[in-house]
Amino acid sequence: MKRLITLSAACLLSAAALAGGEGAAKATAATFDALDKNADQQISKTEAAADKTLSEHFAALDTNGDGYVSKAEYAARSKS
Ligand SMILES: [Ca+2]
Ligand SMILES: [Ca+2]
Repeated sequence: MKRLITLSAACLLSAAALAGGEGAAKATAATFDALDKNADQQISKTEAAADKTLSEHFAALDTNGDGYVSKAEYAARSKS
């Protein structure tokens, strides 16, 4: 019984690893679009408030200092 549970957990882990490797770039875009409530391709400080991490690093992410995090600025965050 215990062995079956371990096996199931291992299967779940490898499935999650596969999904993570393939969908990493897509996940970034989906999150950006989800945060960009008014769909102007920029995340304002108000929109960023929905994501605690983004909100905390907003100033650092807004590399050109225009008060908005663009898609490019948002994408750059995962690289650094
Ligand atoms: Ca927006
Ligand atoms: Ca900006």
